[in-house]
Amino acid sequence: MKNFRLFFLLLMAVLLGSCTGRRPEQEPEISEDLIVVGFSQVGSESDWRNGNTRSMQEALAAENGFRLILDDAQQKQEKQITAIRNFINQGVDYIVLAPTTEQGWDTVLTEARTAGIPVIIVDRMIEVSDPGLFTCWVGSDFYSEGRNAVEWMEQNLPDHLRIVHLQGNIGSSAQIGRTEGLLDGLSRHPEWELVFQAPGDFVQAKGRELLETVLAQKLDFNVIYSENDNMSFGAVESLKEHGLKPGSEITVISFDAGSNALRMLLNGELNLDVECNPMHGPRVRSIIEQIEKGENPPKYTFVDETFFDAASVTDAVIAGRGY
Ligand code: GYE
Repeated sequence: MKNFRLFFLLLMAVLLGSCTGRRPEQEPEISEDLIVVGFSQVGSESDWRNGNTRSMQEALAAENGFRLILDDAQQKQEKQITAIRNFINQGVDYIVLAPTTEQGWDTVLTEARTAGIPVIIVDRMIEVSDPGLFTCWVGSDFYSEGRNAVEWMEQNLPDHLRIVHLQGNIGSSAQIGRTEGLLDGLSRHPEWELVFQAPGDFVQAKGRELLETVLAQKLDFNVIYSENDNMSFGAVESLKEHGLKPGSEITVISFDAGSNALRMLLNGELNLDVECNPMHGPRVRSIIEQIEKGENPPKYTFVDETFFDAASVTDAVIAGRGY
C-alpha cells in the first residue's frame, strides 16, 4: 500500500512536470542572468555590414552570457531613434549603436542617459554636444583610410589622374573621412582631376548605376575611387559590360577589404583595397565585461588597419578574413 502511494505520488510528479513542458534544468531563471543588449544596426547594405552583424551576434550570444536584441534600421536614422527608445522602454542593460550619420543624436542619447543605460558606439563616430552622452566608442579612423589610398595612388599611378569618386552615404563618418582623404590629395595634386562625384550609399546597385551615368556621359576617366567594396562590385560589373577592363584600363580603388573583393584583387580586377575591419563583436563584449567588473574601458578604441594590393593579397589573406 505504502509502495503504491509512493508510486502514485511519483507518477503525479512526473505528469505535472511534463505538463509544464520543461525539465527542471531548463528553468527560465537562466535568462534572467543574461546581460541584455539592444543593438541598433545601420542596415544590411554591404558585405561589411553583414560581417559586422554576424560578429555582434556571435560575440553577444547566450552562451557568452548575453541576450542580443537586434534592430535593422534600413539605413534610416529615424528608425534608429525609434529603436533606441524601444530599448529604453524595454529596460535593456546596454545600448549599442552603429550610427548612420554623425549628427542628430543628442536628444535620444540624453533619454538613454536619464534612464541610466550605458551606450556604446561602434563603427562610425557621432557628434554630440556632450561626450558624456556615450560611454565608449570603437571603430575605424576613416580619414587615415582615405590618406592611405591617396599615398598608394601617389606611389603607384601615373601623374595625370582623372578620378570618378563614388561616395558612401553622405554624413556618415566612413564617407566623411574617405572623402576628406581624397580631397586633400586633390588639393596637393593640381594634375589630378575630379571628373565625377556622387553618393552611391555603399550599395552595389547604386555603384553600378553611377558608372552607367558616367559612361553615358562619355566622361574621360582612368581611376575609380569607390568608398566601399559593394559599390566597387557594381562599378566593375558596369565597366565589364561596356567592354572596359577594370584593374588595367581603369584603376579601381576600394575600401573594406572583404573576402569577395580581395578575390577580385587577386584576379586583377581591383587595384587597391583599404582594410576596414567590421569584427567589432568581441571588442564590444570586452567593453561590457569590463564595465560589469567595475573597470573603466578606454573611451575611444581605434582598430588597427592595413591595405592590400596585388603585391600583398594572397589566398591565405582571403581565407583568414571572416567577412
Ligand atoms: O565601409 C560600408 C558599410 O561604416 C565602415 O559602412 C562602415 C561602412 C563600410 O556599409 O561597406
